[in-house]
Amino acid sequence: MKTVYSDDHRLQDGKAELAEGKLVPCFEMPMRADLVLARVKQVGLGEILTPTEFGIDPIARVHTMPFIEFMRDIWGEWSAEGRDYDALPMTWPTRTLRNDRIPVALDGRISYFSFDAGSPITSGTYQAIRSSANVALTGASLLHGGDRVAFSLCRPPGHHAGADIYGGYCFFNNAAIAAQYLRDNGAAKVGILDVDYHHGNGTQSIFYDRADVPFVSLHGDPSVEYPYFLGYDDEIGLGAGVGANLNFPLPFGTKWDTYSEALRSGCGMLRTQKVDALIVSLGVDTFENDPISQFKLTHDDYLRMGEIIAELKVPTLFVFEGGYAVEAIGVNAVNVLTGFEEAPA
Ligand code: Q9C
Ligand code: ZN
Repeated sequence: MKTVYSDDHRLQDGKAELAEGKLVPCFEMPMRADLVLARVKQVGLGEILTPTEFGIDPIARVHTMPFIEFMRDIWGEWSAEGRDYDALPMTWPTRTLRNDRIPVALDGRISYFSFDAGSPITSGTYQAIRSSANVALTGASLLHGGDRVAFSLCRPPGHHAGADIYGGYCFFNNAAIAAQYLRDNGAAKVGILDVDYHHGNGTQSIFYDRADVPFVSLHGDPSVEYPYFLGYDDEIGLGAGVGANLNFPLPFGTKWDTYSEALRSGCGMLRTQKVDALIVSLGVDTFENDPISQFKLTHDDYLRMGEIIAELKVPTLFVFEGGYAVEAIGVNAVNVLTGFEEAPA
């Protein structure tokens, strides 16, 4: 299978995120994508392509223009204030406060458009997220051109980002942008399967009232895990989207037996929905040694994961998301891809 990759991801290189009351070095670092690329080359997965520039239009099919313009302009405004540290928000429009006014001031606007303090914006963020979206779109265009599978090695990740909100190391929602692109280019129904350890709150929120992009997510139970405020099993979709959203919140310590049962059942929903194409939000932070996560999947489990996904027998785009055990990130991510490729066609 082809991999789409750009060195531009390195332009996102935050100094620190707020965690446990401290500013700590970012878990979401450039080395992550570099190591996945190295593994792709090592196993000879296939050709490595540079992304095409798709412009703003396919991004604006998912994100609002005020949000896109905010992402474009924020670093310039932040640095014009003489601030030379990463941009982080800290005052959110939550209960008892209004959320119908977009503040003028920089610190007000950065909070309006975000939901956590773990996602630093830097001088290179906008170029990196534009490139990451192009990596996803180029992968989607490979599917549109007839490839049965492709790997978009996106970084920064995307699944926590909503139409007008960023967080969880995510700014533009690469998987959602790819899914919408396939919808706009002839696919009637595009499924999204999110296997990142964290709930894909952004993706869910974007497609929640739609029947044409069914969403399935397996993740750490949000009552005890980030992002805490979405990802419960009673979130079944809204309006036309009722029945097209399915969450599997799973307990800390989840191993392959429990995980694979949920995965098969999630794939069952996508099969029932008769999706024409599939986007997999591929996070490997479900790994047993991930530094910020609590599942217990092993290297080999990722091969099985790829095989199970292949059983859906629909054109599939893997979009890279999380995974923070850098020493294992290449093996785990590429195991899913080789498991998929080596499954009976
Ligand atoms: N000390 C993705 O995997 N912070 N995002 C958790 C860390 C947020 C993860 C606390 C985790 C976001 C794409
Ligand atoms: Zn994650």
